[in-house]
Amino acid sequence: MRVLVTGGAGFIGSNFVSRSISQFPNLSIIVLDSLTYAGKLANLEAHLGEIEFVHGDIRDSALLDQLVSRVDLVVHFAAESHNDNSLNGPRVFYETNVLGTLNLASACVKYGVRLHHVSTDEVFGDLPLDSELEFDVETPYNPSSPYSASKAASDQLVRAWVRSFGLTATISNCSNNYGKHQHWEKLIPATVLRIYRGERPKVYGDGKNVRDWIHVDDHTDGIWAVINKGEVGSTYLLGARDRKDNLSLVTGLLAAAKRNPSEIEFVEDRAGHDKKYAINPESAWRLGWRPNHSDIEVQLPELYDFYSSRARAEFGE
Ligand code: NAD
Ligand code: TDX
Repeated sequence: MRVLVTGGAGFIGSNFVSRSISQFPNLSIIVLDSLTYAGKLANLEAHLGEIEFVHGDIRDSALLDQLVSRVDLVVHFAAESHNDNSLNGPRVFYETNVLGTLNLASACVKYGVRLHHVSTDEVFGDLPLDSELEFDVETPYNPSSPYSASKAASDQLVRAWVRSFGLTATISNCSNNYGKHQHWEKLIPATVLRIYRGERPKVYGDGKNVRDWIHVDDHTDGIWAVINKGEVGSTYLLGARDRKDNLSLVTGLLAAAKRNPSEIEFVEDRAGHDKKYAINPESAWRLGWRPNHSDIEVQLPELYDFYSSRARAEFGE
């Protein structure tokens, strides 16, 4: 099978490529990535001999036309992905996340190619901290940030292309991922980098906001379950029911560094900061998928070691 992976030099895309190569040696993979500040060819270093890497942009419809015509499947990760950036400069989030998805969906229709669209639980907005509710496939969209609104728009666009133009597509909405190769801007790498530099880790607001964590390899397995067994036109929610508040997570990383929670600096809250995410993953369970990891707490020492080593390699002692 020939697969086009957009955004394959980013965090989740590069982990998806590595795991897919190890599990399905007969895949022929083209990675399309514009290498924004978030994309790094080094994330794919081990696989550059096994894949075709195309340095290009999903906003370039002529390029997409050419690439999509050569594959059987597109797995679409490329996006502007950071909420804080979307508050400071939202326009590019709509150019890439919405118009880029439009280009891709249209090329897939033209060539009859299957699209899997990778999305986020943030499209549902947030849940109250004191509730036991979960997001499920029936939950209405209610995005809070310019980033999550752009992802919500891209999901709805894919659905409209399925209905109006016969696009063969599936969508997965996943919770917060952890693992290797995440950009320094995100909570876990940012915290380790601050610890490494002898700075105080920053927690937004009171740190009680809850995120539902999933290992990036479980996300890859979930995506393949949806591609192989999901119903065209349907959406599946991927999560590991591993919910932690930010304060506990940062405290756990400090503990891995043998440092004290009193080092945390509470800083101004993120505007519109979502309180809590919680995924009901049963739609994906019905496809036979189950996450292999469900306790980020036990992974924190390994994550701390990985990002400290990367900080040493990138920024020196
Ligand atoms: P990331 O920012 O690490 O990677 C995004 C990649 O897309 C980068 O390599 C970047 O260079 C590339 N890219 C950006 N704009 C592009 C463009 N116009 N053309 C081509 N390439 C472009 O993001 P990530 O965390 O790996 O997220 C990947 C996808 O998964 C996104 O669609 C995101 O919404 C979704 N998602 C992320 C999470 C999470 O926890 N990180 C959770 C659920 C869903
Ligand atoms: O230094 C920090 N301190 C802090 O308290 C940073 C960087 C973040 N935070 C908080 C904000 C969030 O409540 O930690 C939580 C996680 O923040 P991010 O790592 O920025 O992730 P989040 O905003 O939850 O979004 C992530 O998960 C869903 C990804 O960035 C999205 O792309 C994905 O869709």
